[in-house]
Amino acid sequence: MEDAAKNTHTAVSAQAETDARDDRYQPATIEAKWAERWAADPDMYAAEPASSGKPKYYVLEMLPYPSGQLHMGHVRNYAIGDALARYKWMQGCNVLHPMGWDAFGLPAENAAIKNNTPPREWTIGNIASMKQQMQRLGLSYDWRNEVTTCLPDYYRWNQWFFIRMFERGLAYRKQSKVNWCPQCATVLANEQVVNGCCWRHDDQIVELRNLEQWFFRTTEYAQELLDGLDQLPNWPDKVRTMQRNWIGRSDGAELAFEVVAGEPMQGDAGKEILPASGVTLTGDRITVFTTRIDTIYGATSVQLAPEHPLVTGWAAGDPTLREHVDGMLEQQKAAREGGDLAGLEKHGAFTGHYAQNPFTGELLPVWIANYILADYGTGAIMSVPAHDERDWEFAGKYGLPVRQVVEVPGAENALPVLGEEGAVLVHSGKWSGLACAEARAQLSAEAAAGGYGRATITFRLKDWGVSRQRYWGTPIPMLYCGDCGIVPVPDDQLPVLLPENVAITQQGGSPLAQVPEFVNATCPKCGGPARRETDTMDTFVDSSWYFYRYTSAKDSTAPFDKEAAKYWFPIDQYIGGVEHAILHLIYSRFWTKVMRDLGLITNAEPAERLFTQGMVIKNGAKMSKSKGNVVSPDEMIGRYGADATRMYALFAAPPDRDLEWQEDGVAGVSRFLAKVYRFVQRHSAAALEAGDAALPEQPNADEQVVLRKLHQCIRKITEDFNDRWHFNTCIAAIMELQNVLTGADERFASGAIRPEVTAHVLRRVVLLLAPFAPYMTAELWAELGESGGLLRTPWPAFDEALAKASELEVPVQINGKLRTVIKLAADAGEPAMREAALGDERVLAAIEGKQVVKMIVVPGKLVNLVVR
Ligand code: ANZ
Ligand code: ZN
Ligand code: ZN
Repeated sequence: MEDAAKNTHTAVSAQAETDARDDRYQPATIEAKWAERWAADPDMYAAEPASSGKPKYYVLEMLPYPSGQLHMGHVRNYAIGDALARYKWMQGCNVLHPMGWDAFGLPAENAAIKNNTPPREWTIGNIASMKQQMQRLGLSYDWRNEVTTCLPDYYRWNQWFFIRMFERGLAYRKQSKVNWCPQCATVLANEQVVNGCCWRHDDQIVELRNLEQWFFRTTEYAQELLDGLDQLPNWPDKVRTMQRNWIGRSDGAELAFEVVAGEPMQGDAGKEILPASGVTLTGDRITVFTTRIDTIYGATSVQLAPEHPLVTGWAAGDPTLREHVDGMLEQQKAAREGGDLAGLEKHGAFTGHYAQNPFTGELLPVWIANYILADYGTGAIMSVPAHDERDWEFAGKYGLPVRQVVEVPGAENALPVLGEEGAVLVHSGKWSGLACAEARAQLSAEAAAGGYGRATITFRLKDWGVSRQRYWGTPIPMLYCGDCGIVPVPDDQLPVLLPENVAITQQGGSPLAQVPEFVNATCPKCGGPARRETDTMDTFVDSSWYFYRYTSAKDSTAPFDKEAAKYWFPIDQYIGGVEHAILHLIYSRFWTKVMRDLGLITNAEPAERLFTQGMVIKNGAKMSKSKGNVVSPDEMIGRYGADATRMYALFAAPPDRDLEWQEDGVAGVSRFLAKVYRFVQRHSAAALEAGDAALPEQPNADEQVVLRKLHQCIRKITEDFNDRWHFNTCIAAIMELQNVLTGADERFASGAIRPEVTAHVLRRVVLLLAPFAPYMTAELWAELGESGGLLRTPWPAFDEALAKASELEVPVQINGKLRTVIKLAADAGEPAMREAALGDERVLAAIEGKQVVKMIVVPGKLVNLVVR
């Protein structure tokens, strides 16, 4: 397939010469010619050093996974970035516009299993063909700083960062629950679990397994990650909201309940509160997390997650409790897998134990409940049925007491009372009468003074589990020594190379564990035998900092050059899909903060502006292989050219909205380009004749019309690039402009529009189209006698005086009598004149109650209404 494409390419180039004077628009010919020239100049899109003195502009599109083929979503993403980069170059900026490959990951291993091709070979081959596609699209990337994450010159720095984090306690090992597919026989990332099933086996429910895993301590930066969102006004609100919810800060209090001694009560007990008389404490404490310490007098039970350590201890000597625990774990698991933990039907069981309310001294029954999560807060709560929906439901089901302790004076106060507006505490001892917020502050302070509680903040954000039992990823640079424990690989032994020729099977476990040469190592501390970590890193590690590497991708002494990063960062504009709003964009913000604390960078956030483009839809569904509705960019390019294909991706919808793909839309854009092409060709001789001559001082009426339209268009597009990015309306504006030009075609041909004006107009039409249609504009630019590239040609300046609508005064008659004079744009057509006349107040007053039987419009001269 590749070879066939190449052959057409050469054939087309040969034809280029013969077609050179043909004024029909032939994208294949034009694009082949320019692609060849551009390929011969690898520095075309090179970023300049800081010493250039120009304002820097770093524009970045998210790097793709090298699956083998670009899809239309990619084309759209890159067309947006490319238009912006070209515009910034024309604005005189020093632009960094790089590209790379997120090249580790599961599909390469799946392909290896399926086709018996080594993951590296498969990946590198895909990169080559996708790079070719990108070049064919005419994308302006600076390939000198290409980053390929699966190559050792990149991933060695993942390892280097891992060790820096380990030294700072930011990388650590712990037991945790992970998603496990029995058929794949390996761990899956959260994002590889779809509706509770394996993404490759959609009838296989994912299991939870307990495994020792490596984690990055993202929670260390939870508050900063949250606060930083306020410093990112140019990120979409929806992304910031999603991140805020994901981080999930909750302000509350921890409160310790002492477990009291005594024979555990059996049977139906546990439904009442016992008075505090003559109690002995066991020394065990249950610490609950609550956001409503103000409701402490309304607590009627304490509830623990089934996995709470106290429960595990109790259940060891209590088979009935053990059975309850197992049942609830099963229910939680099923609900997790079904993706509806919140809708879980509540079940609970009395543990037989009591704990003491630290404020009232009363003894509350301790229950276990399936809706208490072990990994949130402290895995234990105080249950307040009168003021919490879930507790209310639970108490109703099991007949637990309800005590109202908050009320809005004078209001109805139907239970449960959830709101706080105007509410005060009741039945709460000396705290009664206090407003809720004030009560929380006072009760927390009292608990802290008494040593049984304190105000705390809890985050929903979890530490990032980065171990993967996979082959095609960065080896984790850690060693296990029988004597020294966990020892990092010394820096001078990096990279830990990923061995080649590893058998990848579905038998499970880390494939690297089957490679003795890899596993068996020497402890750098004691020189004894050591075992190498055989898990690899999550591929989100790779994408967390790749954009720093772009500033100095060849550096073999550091992850990147500090000075270069200081110059280029933060990224001025990052562009990608909204599906990365949480994972990638939180991880990379975390990584930036870690790097700042390591002294590598000075910026606290990676990107100043973020833009998330909409999806590409076909026949109502997201374009994707599995839906079978994929339109191949190659096919579109083959039929209509790269310019029309990428321009359609910008024209069909505002970039932040979904785009419904329609092939006749591409054809339409192609026809428009042909129209521009023919027009410029037809009048280029006049433009050449005028050369650099200035515009005439007094443009005539014909000239005014086209100059006004042209400068209005320049104004609109300039404003859009700086602000709204409604490229669809920008392109529509150029289309309108072209219609006006085509309408004036005869006047251009006859010289009624003078050559100086023709030159002015044609040059600017080409410049305005340059960010969108690089091939055709390159061709036309040469046609206009220009030898320099468009990228370094200044963006056309907007001339206010020319853009101003020169107004015409048009008399309006009613039944032949002059009634008023209306003001109109000089080029207003018949419909605009009708509308203006019928919208004029004096005309409206004159025809009120009458019927307009006829309207005579003489364009630019007169309106006459016949009324009865
Ligand atoms: C008593 C109480 C009374 C509560 C009241 C709420 C209302 P957010 O805002 O999401 O942080 N909770 C705490 N840990 C839990 C866990 N591991 N599993 C399930 N629920 C848990 O919610 C905090 C509230 O959720 C806490 O405040 C606790 O219930 C419950 F009128 O404590 B509250
Ligand atoms: Zn599977
Ligand atoms: Zn050792």
